[in-house]
This record gives sequence, structure tokens and C-alpha cells, in this order.
Amino acid sequence: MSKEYPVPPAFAAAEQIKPDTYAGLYRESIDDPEKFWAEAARRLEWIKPPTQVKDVSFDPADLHIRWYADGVLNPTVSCLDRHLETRGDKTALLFEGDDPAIARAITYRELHAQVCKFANALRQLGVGKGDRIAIYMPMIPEACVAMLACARIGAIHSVVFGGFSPDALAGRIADSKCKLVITADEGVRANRKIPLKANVDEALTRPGTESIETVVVVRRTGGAVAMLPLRDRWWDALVESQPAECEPEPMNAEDPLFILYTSGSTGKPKGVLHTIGGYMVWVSYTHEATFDLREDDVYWCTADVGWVTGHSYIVYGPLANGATSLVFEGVPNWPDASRLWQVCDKHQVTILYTAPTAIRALMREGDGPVRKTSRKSLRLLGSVGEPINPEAWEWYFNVVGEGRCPIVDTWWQTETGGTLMCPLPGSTVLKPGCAMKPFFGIRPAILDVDGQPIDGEGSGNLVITDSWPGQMRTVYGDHQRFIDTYFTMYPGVYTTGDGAGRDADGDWKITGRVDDVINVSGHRIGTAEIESAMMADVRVAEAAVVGCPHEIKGATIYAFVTPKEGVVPTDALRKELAAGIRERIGAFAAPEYLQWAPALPKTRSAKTMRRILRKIAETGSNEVDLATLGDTSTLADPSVVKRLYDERVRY
Ligand code: 6R9
Repeated sequence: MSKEYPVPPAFAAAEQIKPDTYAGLYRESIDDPEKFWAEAARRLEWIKPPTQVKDVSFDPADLHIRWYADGVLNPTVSCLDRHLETRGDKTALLFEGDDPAIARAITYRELHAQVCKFANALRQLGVGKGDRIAIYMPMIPEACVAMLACARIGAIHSVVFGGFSPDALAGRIADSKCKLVITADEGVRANRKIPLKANVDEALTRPGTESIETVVVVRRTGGAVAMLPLRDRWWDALVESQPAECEPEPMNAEDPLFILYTSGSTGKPKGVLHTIGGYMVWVSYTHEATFDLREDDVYWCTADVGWVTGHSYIVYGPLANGATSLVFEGVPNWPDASRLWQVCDKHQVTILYTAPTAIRALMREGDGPVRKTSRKSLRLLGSVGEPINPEAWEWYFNVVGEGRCPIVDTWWQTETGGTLMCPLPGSTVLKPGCAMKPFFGIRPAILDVDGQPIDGEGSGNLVITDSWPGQMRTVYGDHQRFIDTYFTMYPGVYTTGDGAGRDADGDWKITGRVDDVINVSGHRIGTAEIESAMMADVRVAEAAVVGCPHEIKGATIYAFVTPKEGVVPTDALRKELAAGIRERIGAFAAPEYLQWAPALPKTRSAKTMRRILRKIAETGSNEVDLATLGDTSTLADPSVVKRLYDERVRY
């Protein structure tokens, strides 16, 4: 049983959602979803308000998910135009550069003008409704402008995290046949330059990327880049003469807003598709309620717009709510481990939303870098991306927040659009590491391996039994894969791929992935993807990748590699294989540990027994009784396990 923390006094006293209010609203949302979500839709500006609310079937034979299907809107009107009168001079985006000397505030009026100008430029380049646009940018305001400009004209953006390699970018461009890429000359992180434009150039030499007609380049560093005549265009030159007004494209609520690629347990990354109406209702509602948003808040989510957290809680949610959203270009530990807290003081941040991996890394530097800052402006803290261990939670709560700020531990996924579970501030006691309660409309359940529900206290596979407006609608270009991935293992419910537990009080705790997905520093990566990238090397006969615990990253990648006959396993080869992963996927997917495996443990039907590999990898420097590795009776050759165990990497 987790230790309990009461709601901090300032929150218990103020006008938050109280436990009774939460229970009441939750009940309403479950008893009459039509009514509840019809009302919630009013938080958006509609061109034609929806008369239909929910049209859903989770039956694999007739799977469809539609919300507000006859509504017409443009999401940027909710994010920009409607604020002009009342919040025109309010800061929409507050930019903090990698270099602490760089900061800039952009008002709602200015952001509206920038989005309109760039949207006009895109239209002039021939981009229109339904076209796919890749965005491969550093964390600068233009990344948000680019997303919103796409939405303004009904184009579908596909943001690719700037840490991905040219190959990974090329694969994503090819999958959704993007027409245009928006990038920058270079990105800057921790004073190091990232050659984004050069990466785009390289990506566009790959087969499958011929759909790209134009590359738009933002000047960020002024570094020298090659510009291909006709194909490559400078952002500033394009927007210069554009009018600051742009008619928003009227869109159906179920038209796509964006594609975001994410890793699953099999095959190549999936293009998760979100549509406009339901997603916007979900992110604006959850953003307001989860963070107890007030008009004068300075809200900072430290994610990158290349991940879903950046989409939902840097751009769409906060802007729909007229909030001030801080965009941070840098990293938490540069120039030093005090940076996050210094930025909080400098901009008087009131709400900070970050990831356990950052908290753990900073915790390791001790309390000093935190204590030398004030942090008095902070009133609420958030966590997202992976399970937060109780030690990190307590440090975040006691040292960073000085016991004054509730922590909202928000559990959700790229697929869910926004938060599905969290302790809404003021509504519940806090338990370190627990996501506590479902958000309105969310019906979680725990199933055992046979698909039988576990009621009351217990743990198992986390599923959601009914739809919510922010749910993904399909895998871009592969609806069957959507059905197979999420609705087939347990027919009739959405399978999350996470494990969860419910305690005797009925409070929820997420335990982490139960499938072959590794969450490294909050970055999702499928083991199958790393394995196939490994096996692309001609010297590799076979590779199996598993996750193992890591003090800061949460989990890290451990690879078992069988070299081809006649290939000598050397340290040099080890380095080359890691470099190959960096090239094919990105640096964050490179294995931390690589063990040579003369053979992999296989069942008699030739399936790799990952459970055993996981155990060996987890063992690290501990000596364990081989019997604890579990049932090995189905192994074709049990002696393999002993050898792998004896030669395991000690960390
Ligand atoms: C938003 C985001 C999703 C996976 C998810 C789960 C893990 C995210 C969590 C959490 C425990 C939390 N996860 N938040 N686990 N507690 N508060 O991170 O999306 O990149 O798609 O990752 O991350 O395992 O399934 P995404």
C-alpha cells in the first residue's frame, strides 16, 4: 500500500474540483455520455455545432469511432481567433531559448498573424485540405506556428521528432506520402547544433520520398546549408509579403488533424491518426481540469512537440484554453542542473509538467541546484511519460514543490490523445506513483491473461471498455492494423498495452508496458524495430532486444546478438552495430548493453523466449538462482540459458 499525501492546504481551500464534485461529474459522464459530451463540445468554437455526439462500435467486425460527426469547425479558431478580443495582448507562447540569454514572448494577436501568414504561404505552395505535411523542427515557436498553419488550411501534419535519423524521417514521409517538409537550418540543444536541414536532404535521397515537392527552411542558427533551387524555400522569404489574415478552412469534426508515428510491439511505427473535433474537446477539457488552469497561469510543459505530449499539452490544449504556454528549446541540465528551476523563477512559472526521467536525472545532482532557486511561483506539478517511482515522486513533491504543490501523475498514450487517468488537483489524496482516478468518461478495467475481468483489488492488463472523444481513429493507411493492434486480443475493448493495478481504495496505479515496447526516458520504442534495424547489418545472424531497469532512464535497451558464422564478435563490431541503430532509427534507440549470444533461447517451435532474456537482462550484477528464471521446460536447448546467464553484461 502506497503512502498517502493529503491535498496540500492551498488546494484543499481553493475552488478546485472537490472529491464530491469529481464523483458527481464522473457519474454523469458514465450514466449519460451523450449529454455530458454534448455539453463539453461547447468549449470549442464551431462553424456548425454538432447535433450528433457519439457513434462508436468496438466490435472488431464493425469497428468505428466517431464523435460529433456532423459538426463543422476549424481548430485554429478555437486556439487563436476567439481569443483576439479578450486576450489579444496576452502571451500565447513564451519562448525560452537553449541559450539562457534568449527569450521572447508572442501574444495571441502576433501568433494569429504568424499562423495566418504561414498558412497563406502554404496555400500558395499548393498545399490544401487533406495534404500531408512533415514537420521536422527544433523546439522553437515556428514549430507550433507550422502545426497551426497546417490546421488552418486543413492539411494534416505529421511531426517527426528532431532526434530521429534521416532514415526514420524518410520512412515516415514515405508512409503518409507527405507533400512538403518544414524544417530549420539547424537545431540547438545544450549548445550543440543538430543538422536538421542536412538530415532532410539525406532523407530525401531515400526511395519512397518522391512525394515531397517543397522543403521550407526556418533560419534558426544561420549556419550554412545547401538550398536546392526550386525545391527549397526560406520561411522568412515566403511569409514576408503574406497578408496577416487567412480564412480558416471549414472542416468536418471527423476530418484528420494530424498523424503521429509511434512504436508498437510489431513491425514499423504506426501512424496514429487523430481527428479534429473529439481531440480538441479532449485536450482542452483535460488541460483545464488536470492543471486547474487559471487565467494568469504561466504553464510549462517541457516535452518536445515531436511527441504527443507536445501536441496536446504545449500546442492544442493550452491554446484552446487561452493559456500562456512556455516553449523550451533546451535541456534540463544545461548550462547546469539548475536550469529548470531558473526558468521557473525567470518566467514565474506556476504549472510545471515534466517527465520522471528528467526528475530522476536532476534528483541525482542533489538538492543544492534546486534550493538555490526560489520556485515560489509554482503551484502545481505534473508528471507524464512513464511510471514515476516513489523516491522521485517524493523528491519532486518535497524538494521541488516544498510540499505545497499537488502532483498530477497523468497516464495516457499517443493513442488516447490526452490524459485518461490522473489525480485531479483537489479531488483526491495523492499516492506516490499512482495515477489514481479515471478522467470523466473513462471506463478502465483490468483483465487477466484469459480476458476475465478482475474486480476490486488486483492487477493485470489495462483495457478501456468504451470510447472517449480524444481516442485515435485509425492507423493511417492501415485500418486493419488498428483493429488487430488494439481490439483483437480482447474483443470489444481497447487494449492499452499497459499493466495496471487497483488498490483496496479503488485507486489506480500504472505498472508499465506489458507488450514488447520499451519506454526509454519516456520515449517509446518497439523491440521489433530495433531488432530489424540490427539484422539489417549483414554480419548479424539474429538479434533479440529487451528492456532492463535503468536508474535515470527508467528502462534501457539490452540486446542479445548472434553474429553470422565466421564473424568475430569484437568491441569494434559492438560499436558499429550501435552506430547502425543510431543511423536507422535515432540515438535514443541505440542499445546500452550488447551481449554476444552464441544462440538465443528458443522453444521447440522456434520462438525466442523473451521472458527468459528479460530476466537475464534484468539480473545485472545480481547473482540469481537459475531456477528463478522461470519455466524453461519448453526450451529446445536448456543449456543456452546457463551460457547467456554466465556471460551477461554486469551493470
Ligand atoms: C503521453 C505519452 C505511452 C506509454 C504508456 C505508458 C507510459 C505514460 C505514464 C505512463 C505510467 C504515467 N506512460 N504516462 N506510465 N504513468 N503517468 O507518454 O505517450 O509516448 O505514447 O507513451 O507511456 O506505458 O503506454 P506515449
